Amino acid sequence: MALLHTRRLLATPRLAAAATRASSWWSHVEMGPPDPILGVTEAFKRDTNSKKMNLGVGAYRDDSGKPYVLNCVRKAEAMIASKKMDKEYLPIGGLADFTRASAELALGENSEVLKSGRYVTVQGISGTGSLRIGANFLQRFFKSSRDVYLPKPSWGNHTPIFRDAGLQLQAYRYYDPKTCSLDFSGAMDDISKIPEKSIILLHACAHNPTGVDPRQEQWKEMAALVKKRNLLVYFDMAYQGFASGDINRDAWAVRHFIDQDINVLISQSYAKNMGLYGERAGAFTIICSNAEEAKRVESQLKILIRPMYSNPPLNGARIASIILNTPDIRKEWLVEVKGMADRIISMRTQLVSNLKKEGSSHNWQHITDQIGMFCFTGLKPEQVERLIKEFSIYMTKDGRISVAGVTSGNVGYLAHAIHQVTK
Ligand code: CBA
Repeated sequence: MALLHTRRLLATPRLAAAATRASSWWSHVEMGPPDPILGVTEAFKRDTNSKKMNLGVGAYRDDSGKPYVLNCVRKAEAMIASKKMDKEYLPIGGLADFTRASAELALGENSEVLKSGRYVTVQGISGTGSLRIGANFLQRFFKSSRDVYLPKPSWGNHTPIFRDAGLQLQAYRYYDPKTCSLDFSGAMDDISKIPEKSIILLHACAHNPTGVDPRQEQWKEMAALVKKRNLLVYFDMAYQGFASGDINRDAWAVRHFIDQDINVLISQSYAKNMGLYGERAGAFTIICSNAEEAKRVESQLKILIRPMYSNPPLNGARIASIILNTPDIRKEWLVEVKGMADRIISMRTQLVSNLKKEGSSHNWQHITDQIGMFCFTGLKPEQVERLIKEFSIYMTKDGRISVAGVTSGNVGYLAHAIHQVTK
């Protein structure tokens, strides 16, 4: 009977084809691990506990835990809709009003670089895509070294971005787990030993994952050392405005390096500071020695981009461009960025005071000392495991929490859970 049934099934053409299929092209492809950051969201979504918290990915939530679309973004969208704008391809390098305004946002409106035109900015696919354009450009044109020095630790995706572009990863000390703060002397010591004309990556502000940034005097010393070692500096600026709430303050390090005559590379993202996560709006800039060099560099960036994705997406760049270039909407944006940064700062304070209320005797000062979207709690992997299993509080294995996912409604539960696993 069973045989008869199988025969009948095989009689249908699709199943018969499957049964006779000789071999697969992809039998050697192994199952890969989930992404260390975005995989956390997948696990969170599967959890049915009503108290569950997703502190994995860095995505801002309002105080009721909901994704937040900025008012200035809604206004820009309404303008786009009312003008019934077309959907034509953008140029390879992106929307000109957007790239110019992005350069100005990073460099400051009175920047000598902007005036002299010795820079090129192209639109990128948010921060990640912009970093990748830079990585590919370095692979093709930076002849003196293949080595990119990352802070230890760094954002997990930096390694594959540069490695997949054909570069080699090295590290310099950055964070001291004993003090939960910057290992400045370790960093300076390691940087002083980096071979000349190598590439060094710096987080412009709100270092991910540690939330630890150098102070301005420390940045000054670092800039002097980097210049002495003749290193090529690549700034990842994914959080401008998100650290302090002030876009100019958060760009201080980038501008200081440029003032010291260091011709840096910069990648920017509007995912966080405009909440344009899924719109994928970002920019990549190279500061050059003069305007003529910038033109040559621009021509090669276009040659690099064209076979990758031809030209960048339109909508997010339009939204960001309207916000940056319309004075009253820009003003509203600056208030909203500060609002987001301030809410995160207040959650840090509330978390520490709730931990005290729970009776925790640990020193949690680093939670309020650190800055930006993330807090590097110092929780051990087994404590993280317990938070996930026993409390449905999701975070990356390294103990990083996205403070942007904490609200006045769940901060008490979080503090209680952390106390339970650390007491
Ligand atoms: N650089 C750094 C330092 C980042 O933290 C992130 C985002 C990006 C890229 C670049 P995007 O491509 O979306 O503009 O951001 N990092 C995360 O917030 C998350 O978005 C994070 O949780 O670490 C990610 O993609 O991992």
